[in-house]
Amino acid sequence: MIVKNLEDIINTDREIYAKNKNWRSRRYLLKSDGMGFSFHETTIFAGSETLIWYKNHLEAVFCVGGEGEIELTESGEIFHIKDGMMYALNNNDRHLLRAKSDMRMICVFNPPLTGKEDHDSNGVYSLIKE
Ligand code: 9YT
Repeated sequence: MIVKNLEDIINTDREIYAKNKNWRSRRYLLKSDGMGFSFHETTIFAGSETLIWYKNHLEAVFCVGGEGEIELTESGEIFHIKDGMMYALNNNDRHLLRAKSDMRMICVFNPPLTGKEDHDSNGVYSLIKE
């Protein structure tokens, strides 16, 4: 069995900050853990707007705190994010994430992230924080 605590993640290479500081992600499970998916706790910081496009991964996200919204850039549809809301990007949907307050998100990726992805080549692009 794999057991991890927060102190096993913070200040290691499993704790990643976006270059523009829009988010922080703590990767509890990566490909090397052999589960077939990766499992992250990501905080999207208040006031940020981030354009994300995971072209090569399917991702499900469950909000456990904070508030904001997700906009699907193709259709313009906007969905409110709050504690208990889940979205699954089953079509590799390109999207904008806007955080009204710090949003705590539990994220699962299939295929699993290795932890070495370059966010740009992996389809994550950030907008300038206002
Ligand atoms: C909410 C969200 O899309 N999180 C993605 C995880 C994070 N960007 C990471 O671990 O790379």
